[in-house]
Amino acid sequence: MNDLKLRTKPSGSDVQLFDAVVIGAGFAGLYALYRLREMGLAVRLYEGAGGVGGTWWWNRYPGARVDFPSAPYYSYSFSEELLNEFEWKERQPSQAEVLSYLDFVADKLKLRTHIQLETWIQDAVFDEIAQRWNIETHLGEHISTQFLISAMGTLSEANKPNIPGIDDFAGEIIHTGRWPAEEVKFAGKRVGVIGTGSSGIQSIPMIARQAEHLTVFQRTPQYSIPAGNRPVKPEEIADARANFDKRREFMKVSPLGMPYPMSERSALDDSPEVRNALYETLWQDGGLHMLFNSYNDLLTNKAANDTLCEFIREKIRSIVKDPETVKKLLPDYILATKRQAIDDGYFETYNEDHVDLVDLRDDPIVKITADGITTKNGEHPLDMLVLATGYDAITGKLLRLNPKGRGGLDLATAWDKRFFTYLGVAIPGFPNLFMVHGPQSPSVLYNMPYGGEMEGDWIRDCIAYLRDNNIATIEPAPGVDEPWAENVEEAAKQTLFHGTDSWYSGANIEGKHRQFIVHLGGPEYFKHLTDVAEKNYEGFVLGKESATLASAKA
Ligand code: N01
Repeated sequence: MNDLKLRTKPSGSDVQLFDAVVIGAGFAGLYALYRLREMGLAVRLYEGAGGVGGTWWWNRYPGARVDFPSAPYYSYSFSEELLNEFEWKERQPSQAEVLSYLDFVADKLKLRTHIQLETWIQDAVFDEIAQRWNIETHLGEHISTQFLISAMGTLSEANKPNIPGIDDFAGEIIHTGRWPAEEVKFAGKRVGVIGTGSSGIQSIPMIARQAEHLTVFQRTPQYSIPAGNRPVKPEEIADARANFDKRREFMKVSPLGMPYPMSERSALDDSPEVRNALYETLWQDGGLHMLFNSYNDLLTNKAANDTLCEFIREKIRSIVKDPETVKKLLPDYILATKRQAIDDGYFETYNEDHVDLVDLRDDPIVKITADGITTKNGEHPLDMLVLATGYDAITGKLLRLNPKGRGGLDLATAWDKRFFTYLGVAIPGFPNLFMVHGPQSPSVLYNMPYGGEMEGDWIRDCIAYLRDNNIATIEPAPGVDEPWAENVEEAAKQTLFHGTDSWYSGANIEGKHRQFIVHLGGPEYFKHLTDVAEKNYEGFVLGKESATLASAKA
């Protein structure tokens, strides 16, 4: 134990003391910072990027935008002032617009004095004697904090594919999730894109507009839906502002935390003619409404799901002219069990003469060389390579930090066999560590800004309870993770998600546990969080001795 204290220099004049440290300046981290500061804690937020924004800071790739018809709803819901003062421009705001919103929020809520940018937390060790986290930044700073809040993002640990020779490529390689702030020029270049998930599908049409030649390397064809983006109408904003409270009430009971009514009909209740007419209307309107405003059983009934799969396959056949390319583009998995993509002219791009599609299922990559990509059937000379290859989702970033909890046990060892948490917010053996959008919480299958607010509120209330009751530590009781994992698995089994290899279940990362780690309960999940709090944090062990709060000392 003393070793642990020595390793992170827990005492001495150069140690900065906080009540709470938040890691990550995305939607969730900024909100947690705001709430904890409001309750009077000494709190600091650390962020590795050069600005606030989280995923919206890093994902500057061409075409990046919110994939829900969301303005003004992809935003904080708690403040009428924020809603009234920010003017959203597009129905599906671009990366730049969301980033400018988060900059506006950071200024408006006066958060910046509590944020340290360009600082990576590289070590976090729980000191069992002091009952505090000892943290070290990459700059060699030492911090001691009672509470550590991870808001590091669910899609933030970029997946660099393990392709032979990838480091030999002589041209520029860019991952979509680590896109440079300065303009990337494609003109006159032969560009290759590996990956056709949401990021690939959004960026491919934009890259094709500039590049001399574009080769897309596709492993799994996707069902993409037109985005249908357009300027947001003044009456839509006026309506959102006039119905601020009503909207929050609606979101609270909505399965996905969205302010939209969901369909209550089965896809099998309608005749093919009626069903296809509805799909056509929603296709023309664009966006993910197609999934939620059409029928209620697309994710639970394979026969229902098949109807939309076939509708979209028929669209692909009608848009793409070359029959060989059509064959490569026709998806065959269960729709929406991989994250549903939306696009702006994606399938049309394959009608361009300077765009080629390589189907890696028939023609796999053998290696990357200095000059391009070698597949089984040929050479693809390239000047630039875009990796749209996704993320070690949900657990990747926290595992990279690899915090050490009780007895010096590190997280990678604790999660060696499977991921386990309690409520998706805490991990047995890691006292006073809270996660926002952690594994086994609704995270990516829920309205993330809104879910982050509710989890942030829960963490704030929990810390207030501990303070009021002179309690130093909180951590899950032994064994509570088992029923929680069963609860998460059980919810997933009621759906079609189990039928597909996806990043929701770790299938995209070699060696990662194959475990579905998203809680699909929506409002039930948040009710459960509230119930636990109301029962004085049932399922948690509360440590009796109080650590001195930095704010109380100051
Ligand atoms: O990543 P992905 P993404 N060789 O994992 C392929 C959110 N998001 O960055 O499907 C060849 O979905 C991989 O193939 P396969 C959204 O939640 C939101 O696109 O595994 N190919 C797949 O095609 C999204 O789901 C927005 O067979 C390889 C692609 O790379 C999440 O972020 C926009 C490969 C990865 O797709 C991640 O999306 C963008 C290899 N070795 C993203 N490894 C919004 O609009 C991987 N692939 C809000």
